[in-house]
Amino acid sequence: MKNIDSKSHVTGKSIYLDDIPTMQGCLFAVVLGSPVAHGTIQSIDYSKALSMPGIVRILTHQDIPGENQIGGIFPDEELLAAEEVHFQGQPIAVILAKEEHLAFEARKEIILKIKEHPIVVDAREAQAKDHLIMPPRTFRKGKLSSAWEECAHIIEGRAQSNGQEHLYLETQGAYAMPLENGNIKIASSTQGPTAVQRMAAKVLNIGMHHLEVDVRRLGGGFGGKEDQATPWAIMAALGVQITQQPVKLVLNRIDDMRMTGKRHPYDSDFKIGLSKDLKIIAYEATFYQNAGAAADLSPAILGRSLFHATNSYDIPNVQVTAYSCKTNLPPNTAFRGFGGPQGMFVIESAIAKAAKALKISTYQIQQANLLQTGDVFPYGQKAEDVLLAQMWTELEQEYKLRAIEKQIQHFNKKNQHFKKGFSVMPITFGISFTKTPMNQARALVHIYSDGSIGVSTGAVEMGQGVNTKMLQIAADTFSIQRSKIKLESTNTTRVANTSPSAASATADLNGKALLQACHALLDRLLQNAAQHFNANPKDVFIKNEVVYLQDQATDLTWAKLVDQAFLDRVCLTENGHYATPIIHYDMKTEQGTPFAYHVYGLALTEVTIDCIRGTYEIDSVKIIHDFGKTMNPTIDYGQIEGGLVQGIGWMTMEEIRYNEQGRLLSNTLSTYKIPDIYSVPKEIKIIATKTEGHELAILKSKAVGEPPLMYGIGAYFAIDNAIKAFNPKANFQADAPYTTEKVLMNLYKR
Ligand code: LUZ
Ligand code: MOS
Repeated sequence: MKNIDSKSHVTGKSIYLDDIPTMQGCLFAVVLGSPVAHGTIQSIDYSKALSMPGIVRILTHQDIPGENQIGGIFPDEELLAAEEVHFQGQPIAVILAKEEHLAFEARKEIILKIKEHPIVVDAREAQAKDHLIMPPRTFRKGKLSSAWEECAHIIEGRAQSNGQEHLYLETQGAYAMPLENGNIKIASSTQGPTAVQRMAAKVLNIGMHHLEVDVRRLGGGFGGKEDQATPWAIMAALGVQITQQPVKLVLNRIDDMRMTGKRHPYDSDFKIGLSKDLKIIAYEATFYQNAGAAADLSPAILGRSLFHATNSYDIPNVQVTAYSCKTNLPPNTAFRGFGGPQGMFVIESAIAKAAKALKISTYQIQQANLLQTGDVFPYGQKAEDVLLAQMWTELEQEYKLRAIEKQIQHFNKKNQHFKKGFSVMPITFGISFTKTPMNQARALVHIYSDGSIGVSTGAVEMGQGVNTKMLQIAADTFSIQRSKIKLESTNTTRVANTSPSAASATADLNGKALLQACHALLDRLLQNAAQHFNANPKDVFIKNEVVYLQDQATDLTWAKLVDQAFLDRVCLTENGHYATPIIHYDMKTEQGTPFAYHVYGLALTEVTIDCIRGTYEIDSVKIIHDFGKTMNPTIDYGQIEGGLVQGIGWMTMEEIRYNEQGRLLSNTLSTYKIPDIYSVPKEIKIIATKTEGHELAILKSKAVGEPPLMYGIGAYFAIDNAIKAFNPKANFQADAPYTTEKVLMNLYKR
């Protein structure tokens, strides 16, 4: 089944936030951000700006009737800076104008006097100064101190990975409108409608019931709108509360890039110990997470780095500590993988460095330590249905790992200026929000009296195809035509208290809730049919809109059955609720079963580098992936391709640069480069490994949103291996992204 949105997307008819027609009297909002990264506001002169044509009002912290606070995990972030600013671009005021360009003009005329303070932009420096978001967290397994003595080889090093700009096609934005009696409706480009509702209520000092948040779809989120869609929506709502006029706030690209946080850069130390036969006996790491100026989701992201610190390997002795470091950068936030990729990059760096020291192929160490069913993760969860060994066999048989290694060696002997490299990247990714209470969802289903259906869930469609999956679930449960079903927008008045669409868990959680609602309605309808047939409900079923009695088609169609049930006053509306069973976690002991299940996979990446220019091409990525039983191959394969390319971008070409004053230099599409059609892999192959799937996955179709991003990490090590083939003196450096400049420098390192 194709994505239900594909036709309206390609014909430009899909409605995004900016396509919502604005009402008469709509005001346009532009945000004034701090020009300095750290300082005390001494005075702001708005007088000239306020006198300019079309300027209606300028909102500041003084206009906030409730709490000036948007911190989700810790209350450490103001909506509008009152006295201190902590990063460049931090919102200080919101200009409301009759036309957007007038607000931009006025913004230039606001005179700010800010006393500047010293800044910190480096995570290690922040940690040394004790600028921490929260106390460090440590995961432990076995006994590290004595384990080192058993090791034949001990390798230490450092690994750095840079941030990543989300670069959703649709920038952050919201459109808020006044309803009667102080009620406000907010259309928001958010992954978390409830987060917007809850925070806006706090800032506006009204009950959540006064706020209705509606989300049709997003032009991409990638985690960037899990938490950070909220401030813009609140600013728009505040504008409505104060002016009683509709307010639209859409960030332009440059404001979006400089005002919002990104994937967290990590700087880490590692120490890995191996036995003579390449078993990893001990692993120790310290992560320095660059959180930026406020907590945002950093504490949860830090947790996921720890959960995925050992990636796909069984290691008996582990100690990993993570610091969330406060710096004067925009608060960094969720990004596809949510800290997992950063943790995995460190252990992959450790293994790659160890392999280079031992002069063996990295995959020999990887293969010798692959996780197996029954192994216990450092956080106490037992690994279930681990498919990695089976996948490794497929890697050798289907993709001819060893033959490729030989071909590459041969190529490198024959060619002087081009060198090839390859790598294997295993992934193991836990599915569930690591904060157990967030693993719940609801769905609301109306069957209309003509037999058509409206479905609402808490899932936000952001291009990942979740609405298509929801529609599939409803259509298949009732066995009716898909055209009879409409997926409604995600709206807090229809589905309340939603978790954000995140953690790869949206289809699982909302799909299970929807399945439950559909089954309840179906049972009711079959009961009604049975009553009229004078039969046992067990003997009645629906297939292709026809009601069957004891395997015989009857005259009763779906439409007639619904009409009959309605006349019999049967309730044709149902609400489903789902909460993931079995999961639990204790933060005090750092032990539990936080994940419903894990997703596994392997990727084989081949690259060719031009050793004169330092440029490179990704020749192929060959993946073996654990879909469970995919409920929609078109969507799931698309997610793999997209995630992979996004991961490759993070590891190779996407380079975020701040200057010493904390100003974002890579703030446009000309200075921040993401993969394009020329830089994507020349070939992507995906094999679905044979498996039964998992009961806690929707229709046994495993989560597919985030895991494939981490296949992209393989590109880093494939490039490094190719460099080594050209220059044996090249440094092993774990310093992502591997930009062309870095490749070139390392090619000629002496
Ligand atoms: N968001 C969150 C996430 O709040 N908790 C998580 O565990 C998570 N994991 C991945 C992506 N977003
Ligand atoms: Mo996400 S990083 O699942 O919003």
